[in-house]
Amino acid sequence: MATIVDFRAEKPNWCPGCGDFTVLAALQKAAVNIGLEPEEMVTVSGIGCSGKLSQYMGSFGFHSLHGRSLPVATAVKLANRDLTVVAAGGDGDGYGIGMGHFIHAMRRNIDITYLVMDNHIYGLTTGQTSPTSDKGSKTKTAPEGAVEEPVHPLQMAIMAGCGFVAQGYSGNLKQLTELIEKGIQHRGFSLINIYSPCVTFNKVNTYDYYKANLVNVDDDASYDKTDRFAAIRKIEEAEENVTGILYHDPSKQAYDEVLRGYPEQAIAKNDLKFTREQWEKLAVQFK
Ligand SMILES: Cc1ncc(C[n+]2csc(CCOP(=O)(O)OP(=O)(O)O)c2C)c(N)n1
Ligand code: SF4
Repeated sequence: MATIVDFRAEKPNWCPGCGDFTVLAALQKAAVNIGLEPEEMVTVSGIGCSGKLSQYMGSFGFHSLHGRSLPVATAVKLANRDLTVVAAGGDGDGYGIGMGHFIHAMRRNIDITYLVMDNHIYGLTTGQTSPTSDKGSKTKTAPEGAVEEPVHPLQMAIMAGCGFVAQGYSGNLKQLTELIEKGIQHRGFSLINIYSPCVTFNKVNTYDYYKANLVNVDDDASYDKTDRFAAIRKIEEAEENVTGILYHDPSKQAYDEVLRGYPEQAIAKNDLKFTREQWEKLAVQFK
């Protein structure tokens, strides 16, 4: 049985204190707790500081293009349904350039767990405004303060029909590990948005800020996570400063379960060897 050490690859070179360290640790712990072996799992990432996760996680990995982790993860899942597929990236990666893929992956209900390390800034490119930057926040590209409304990923996911919508925080490894475990166990698309502070370029959305403002729905026994409208109300009332499983509907079938003709055996395991006879029949068509 695999241990944490088996899920360690390269030593991370994030800035000391970066929230992404906790996300990596939580993913490694979740994989061990579920009983996965490294070869049963693929971590696909986009580009950004957060995008380095696929390099540091000791599963199979694919470091894709900026905003393109979800189409690549979709292909991986459809080629081999037996794999546990985790996609990861930043708020710029997922909710900016990757926004179209985000909506369609949820609509299709591909069985992927999507971890978005949301630091409200572009980290790798040194501190520009991102789609989740707070209105009015001052960044390199908005020295007078951002004028646009931020996107609302949790509300968007619920309205797009995503069956598992959760939010975690890098200051709470235990809760984040549990959220990732439950996200992986959910059959279908799971979004886990993670407040993961960028200690170098974001001096507003800091650990202290989250410590003072976050509420945890897991502490509220009366919270009904099967009620999507109540979930939206809760998220809006808390101004998105909320952690835990916000919405869960396990009843929807995943894409690979409903796709007509989708083979029971992983396509990746098909025997691709041609017999001489098959080869000659095929070759005739190209003469
Ligand atoms: C097509 C394309 N456009 C732009 C870039 C430049 N770029 C690299 S990472 C990045 C944004 C990173 O921000 P985010 O996704 O929030 O991740 P973080 O670094 O904060 O984890 C950008 C704009 C790129 N690599 N490719
Ligand atoms: S720049 Fe920000 S997001 Fe990137 S490694 Fe440093 S602290 Fe983390």
